Amino acid sequence: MMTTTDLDTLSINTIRTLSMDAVQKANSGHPGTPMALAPVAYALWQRHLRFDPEDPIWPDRDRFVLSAGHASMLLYSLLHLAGVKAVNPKYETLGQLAVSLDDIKDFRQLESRCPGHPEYRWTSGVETTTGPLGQGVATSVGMAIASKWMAAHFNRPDFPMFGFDVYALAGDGDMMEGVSSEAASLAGHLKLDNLVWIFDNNRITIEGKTSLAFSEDVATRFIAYGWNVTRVGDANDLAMLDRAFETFKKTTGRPTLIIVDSHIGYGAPTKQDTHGAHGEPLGEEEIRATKKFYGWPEDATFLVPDGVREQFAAGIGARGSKLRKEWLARFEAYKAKYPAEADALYRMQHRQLPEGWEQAIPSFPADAKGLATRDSSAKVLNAVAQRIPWLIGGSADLAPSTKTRLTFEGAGDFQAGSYGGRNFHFGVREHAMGAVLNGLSLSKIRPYGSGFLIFSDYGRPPIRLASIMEIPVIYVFTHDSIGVGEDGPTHQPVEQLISLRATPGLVTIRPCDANEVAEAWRVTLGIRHEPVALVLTRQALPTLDRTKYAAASGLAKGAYVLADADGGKPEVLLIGTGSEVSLCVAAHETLTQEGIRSRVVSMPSWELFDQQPAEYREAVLPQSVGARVAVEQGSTLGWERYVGTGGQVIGMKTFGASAPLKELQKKFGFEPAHVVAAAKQQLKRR
Ligand SMILES: Cc1ncc(C[n+]2csc(CCOP(=O)(O)OP(=O)(O)O)c2C)c(N)n1
Ligand SMILES: [Mg+2]
Repeated sequence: MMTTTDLDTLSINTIRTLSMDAVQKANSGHPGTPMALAPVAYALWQRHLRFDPEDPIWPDRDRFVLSAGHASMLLYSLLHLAGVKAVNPKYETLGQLAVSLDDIKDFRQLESRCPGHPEYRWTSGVETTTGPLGQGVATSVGMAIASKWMAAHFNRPDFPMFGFDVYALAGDGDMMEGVSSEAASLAGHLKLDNLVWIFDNNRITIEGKTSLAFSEDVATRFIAYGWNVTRVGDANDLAMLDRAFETFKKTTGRPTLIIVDSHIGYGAPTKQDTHGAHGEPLGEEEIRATKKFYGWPEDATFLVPDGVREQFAAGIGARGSKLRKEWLARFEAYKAKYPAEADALYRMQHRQLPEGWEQAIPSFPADAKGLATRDSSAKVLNAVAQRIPWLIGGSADLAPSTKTRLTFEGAGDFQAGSYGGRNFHFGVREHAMGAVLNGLSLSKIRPYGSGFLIFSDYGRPPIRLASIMEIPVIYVFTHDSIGVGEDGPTHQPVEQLISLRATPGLVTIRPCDANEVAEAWRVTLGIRHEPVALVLTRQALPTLDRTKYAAASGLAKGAYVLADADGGKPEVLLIGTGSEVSLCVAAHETLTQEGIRSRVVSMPSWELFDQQPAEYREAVLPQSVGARVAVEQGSTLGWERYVGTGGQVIGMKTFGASAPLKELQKKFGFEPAHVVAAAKQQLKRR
């Protein structure tokens, strides 16, 4: 058993005092938990984590997730002291530190690598953005799944290319949030024995003692989920912590929960064990007294004593370097023996796709009856997935409806015992699904998850995080409007589309027919740094005759002229998305017969259109044409930006109703005659 040396204690107290000093200088932040958990994080990083500070994106490294994101100074101190190197957007390490001492001194200031909460992509070594409680632990389940899947997919006899472990540090808040329950239930079901959550059982949250609101037996709960549960009675006991980590590594067939009893604000004479240590600076006087308790020079700030950096270099540094070099040597041999697999591994790690994957994208013949966009999506997804082995995903129990199942030979199901399967069953757990997708994407798998558009609300927090992190998660949201009919207002999305569009960085695409669906998948898979929401119908839509109307490839520009007045020069613009585009086309045909010059603009994606140069946008929606009608079976909010304040929006101003689709279309005005009337009214106004 390892013992505690003076250098161990010195290193731990360095983490503590850096955290206290940074929060004090910033005059905001959370000192108490870094102070309490410094020994836990130190024991893990220094003695167990398979992580090389020289290359924080080495593919088979163990992952450390700080789910208690408010305790960010704990992570920044570790990154600094371990000497973790910065990685640039081209996945290169250039030698400078991910977190400098100056960054720590600038904690929470603009441009510092130490923002209030850990941010993936901004600070190298941060494995995922955390802060919204519960997200980190739930995301860690996705990472553990990724490790299992990549092991099943890439490992060969004598070539263990993957098998990393995932450690997540969680607080009371993480345990209270519903998403951690969903995720823990799934992790237990999947028997993810490469996953460990370390629960900081300090019994304190913001309002005070957890007894105000939280009295369940967490250990029993996790045992019921099928986890192995172990305890460390004192967060300062490195030997007990070692034993717990060893127990985790020896445990097979189930994830591990380590419950650690700790004292928030450890060592602070008046604030230890109080919520006063949670989220505000300790104050100069309290800091001096605490430093005295640690045997630290009371006046020194941001002190890193001699020997501390060397201590980390000799521990995590030396171990990580050796492990990574062994892995790299193994990869070279793997490349020689399994060139195709090695090529796939490399591409995947760089968010590239296999050569020629687009050739698999089908096209669809014109068909008045057509098919639902969920069905055309199923065809496209199944075609391209055969070319992209790491395109994997599933549904929150709705695959028979969302049609996202991979049905080709060998696709298989991801379950304990078949970790190479490509079809995931997230269960009825949209929130955990979203977080797991983030964990998969952070591990460089290309994941998709599906459900009804209405239930995107149940998974919004991880969608938002995917957007902040700029990771290419794909959401397939079907049953996208009142078009769902009889299920009624609870199942009919109204405000979901506009709320997805309001999320910065998220690309939302609502294709109008099978060929736009094909183009939507082409665009989506080509995007490397943004999440995409594909919004699809339950009901059949005509497949437009593309010899008569413009090519569906216009989708890539977000909006395009689908049908135009003879010789261009329209008097009125009809703008539609998804199922409403064919409605606009029908209105256009009527208007044309009546001698009114109209243009139909198919506008599957606001975000893609807004990225186009001004000339293109002007060519599609000319300023000179003020008469405009937008048609979409969603909230009318926001359409003014494309139709102007004088334009008309045919959309939803109320919730829907339970009735057959035809009756709903009539009640809410989604009929050609209504669009024609709106167009005429627009022309009269001018
Ligand atoms: C989803 C979510 N809700 C609320 C908050 C605000 N918040 C930040 S920390 C915290 C209390 C956390 O308590 P605990 O997890 O026990 O952390 P400790 O204070 O013990 O470090 C809360 C409510 C948050 N970050 N995320
Ligand atoms: Mg707590």
